[in-house]
Amino acid sequence: RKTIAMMLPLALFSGAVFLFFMPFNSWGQSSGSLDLSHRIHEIEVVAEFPHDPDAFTQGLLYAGNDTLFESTGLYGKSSVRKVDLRTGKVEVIEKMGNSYFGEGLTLLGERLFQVAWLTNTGFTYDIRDLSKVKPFKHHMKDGWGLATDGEVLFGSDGTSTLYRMDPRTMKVTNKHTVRYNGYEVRYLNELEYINKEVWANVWQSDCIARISPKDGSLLGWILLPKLRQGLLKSGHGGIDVLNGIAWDSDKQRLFVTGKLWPKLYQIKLKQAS
Ligand code: DDQ
Ligand code: CA
Repeated sequence: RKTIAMMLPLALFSGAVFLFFMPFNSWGQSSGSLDLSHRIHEIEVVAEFPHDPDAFTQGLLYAGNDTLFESTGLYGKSSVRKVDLRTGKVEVIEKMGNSYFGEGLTLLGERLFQVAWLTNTGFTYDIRDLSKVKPFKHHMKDGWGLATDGEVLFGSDGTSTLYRMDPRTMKVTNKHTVRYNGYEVRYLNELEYINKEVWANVWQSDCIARISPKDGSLLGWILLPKLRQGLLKSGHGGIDVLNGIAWDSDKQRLFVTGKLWPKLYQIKLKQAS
């Protein structure tokens, strides 16, 4: 009797989880080599690369030629860096002042745009040598994530709002509240623009949300708990959360990493089992 009493909540919970995910199995449409035909994805690791375990990753992007650009946080350790994908080696680094905590990063033309935590100040950098070009002010509640479609900037501030901004003036030209089944999806963090969607790491979760920049609607979820758990199991106890999505649109390669993770992963999506 005791066992049944103990198993009942588990059975109810599993049932609820099953019902929650079930309706999404056959929705959506596919796109390119990235199979987006399912609303809930798990992932498979295609390749692993070294990643600076001292990098508190806050922004990540792929710029061609096996080159990544990364923004890192923590006071006194914040930076923008150019990183070799294959070796993880930091090729160029520009440190931020000790009073700044690096956050989202995106590349528009020759300029990197970076925002900082707990301030409305951001910085632009020259892509060639990472020299600072100029600071700017933005109008989000805070600076968390940045991405671009090549024309406008998308931003997140840790709330459920996805912002669209004019990169010349940093004025907010549009914003949407991201909801899933009616609930606001808060803590939107690092962003990436992929196949006309904005993907967002949800802070403190092992999940990435696929968001429509048109209306903020939730297009799907990517579940990645195995990456962080795998690192913890292999003895990397000091790591923080999953954070950092980069997309190589030419070769359709998807990269993710996390704060203080010793590895960066190339992953592909698969249907949740
Ligand atoms: N954010 O990246 C989610 C926006 C902020 C993460 C802050 C993590 C706290 C680290 C310790 C702060 C020391 C002042
Ligand atoms: Ca990114």
